[in-house]
Amino acid sequence: METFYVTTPIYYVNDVPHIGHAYATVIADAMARWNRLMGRDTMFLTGTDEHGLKIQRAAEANGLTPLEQADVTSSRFQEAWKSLNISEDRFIRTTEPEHHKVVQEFILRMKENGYIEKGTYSGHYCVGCEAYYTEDDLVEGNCPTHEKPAEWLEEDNYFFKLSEFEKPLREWIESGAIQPAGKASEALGIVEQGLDDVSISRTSIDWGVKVPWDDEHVFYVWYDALINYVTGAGYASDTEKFERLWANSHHVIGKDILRFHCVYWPAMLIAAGFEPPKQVNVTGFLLIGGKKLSKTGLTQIHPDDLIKDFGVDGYRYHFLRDVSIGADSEFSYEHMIERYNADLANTYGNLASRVVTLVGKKLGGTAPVPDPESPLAKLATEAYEKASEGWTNFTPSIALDSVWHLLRETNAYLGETEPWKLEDNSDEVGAILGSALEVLRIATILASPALVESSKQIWEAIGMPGSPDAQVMPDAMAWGQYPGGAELAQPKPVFPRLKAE
Ligand code: ME8
Repeated sequence: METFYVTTPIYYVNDVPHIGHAYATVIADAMARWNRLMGRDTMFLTGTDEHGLKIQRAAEANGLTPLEQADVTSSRFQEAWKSLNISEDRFIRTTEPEHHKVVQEFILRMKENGYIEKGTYSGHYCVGCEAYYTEDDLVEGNCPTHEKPAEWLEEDNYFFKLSEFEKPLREWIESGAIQPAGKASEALGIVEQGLDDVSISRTSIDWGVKVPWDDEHVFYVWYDALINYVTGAGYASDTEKFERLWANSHHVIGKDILRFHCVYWPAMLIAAGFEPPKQVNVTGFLLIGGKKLSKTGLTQIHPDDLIKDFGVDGYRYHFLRDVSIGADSEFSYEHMIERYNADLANTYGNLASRVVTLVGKKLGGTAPVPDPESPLAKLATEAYEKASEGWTNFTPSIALDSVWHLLRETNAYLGETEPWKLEDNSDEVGAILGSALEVLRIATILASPALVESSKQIWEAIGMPGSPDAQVMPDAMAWGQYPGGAELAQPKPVFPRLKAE
């Protein structure tokens, strides 16, 4: 069976979850759900990044031990993902003993292959990024991301010989592994500027994974963090499963961590004797007032604050449909309302309730079967093909738009054929409404990676047995499978219209 392995970044536990973190998580979740529908053996990993100076300092500030800090915040991420219907197969925490073991084995393999050596390191360090910067990277002495002064650090380190990987990295990037293309160019630019060896261990802190051959050192948090993707795929517990999943690994990341995922990580994998990731999908930032969400700007909206107004599916749909992956996008509450009303209330919800009402009025409530020759059949096939292409290309907005195109066309088809004017219980009315129900069956399956709950409600409202997310593709897409015969009752509106206040 084909596999699909998808991961989110693992989130630092110094910060509480906000809609910026949820952004990549919802995208990865929808990709996992789509691939499960496609019958692939799918594994979806998310989790929390719990080591490093940033966490140690946050714990100190809160009067907690680092592990207490991690326990509290990690569970907040787990709760947030539950309220967003995130369907991870595993939630990894980098403080797990299994992960420590995998990190040690992984880096030992890099060392045995001759890619780790000892040296001294000094540089400008930003605790916010947990990263060293060169003089040129800094903006008036400040970290370019956090706009705060970087600290001067000097220490004995183990180094990873990244400089030896320019050629394989270039080949990997040129093979199309990074989406979208603009981000691949950015990664290629970094490699072409020339790569220095990088420091991978620290002696100045002890909150981390110990270097197995020298316990004065812990691994620098980023190297331990990246290896979570290997731990999460079952490297330590099930080699055969790990190999199957790793051959089809897909990371979803934000653009700020491109260097780590598109340069350091593939090189580390090659150094340890593994394949680099199959695909890295890079998102832009979600902005408020032109800036990344920030604690100081009071713009760190928690997903629950929006779920209470839009419902979980209104939330998920907006972020999947309105985001152009790779580019930054400005968050707008007003736009979120417009999108909800236009697509969910007025298009999808309206079509479902309109068709069910007409079945009641014109056919005594008994669902008809679709017309094998319906003009909607071709549109449904096209919608499936475009949706499939959209998910494969990591463009959820295109995937969903193709489904909404089908729904809009079906609403228009009802306007043109005017079944309400035709004779009650006639074959003609049956053919039109049966075909509209068949569109609803198909569109509901296609929408289910985004609309987890409401797709089930609409599925039930059109009298379908089982659940849309349990259907098997592509078989479920063949026109004409809506069975008819069910007694349909007018459902409560699934997407009540929202007002702007
Ligand atoms: O970087 N818009 O963790 P993190 C879009 N632990 N994405 C955003 C965002 C926003 N406003 N704010 C945050 C780390 N993110 C590391 C990752 S992976 C092995 C280790 C995204 O909690 C950000 O771009 O600081 C990043 O991809 C992710 O949240 C994690 O951020």
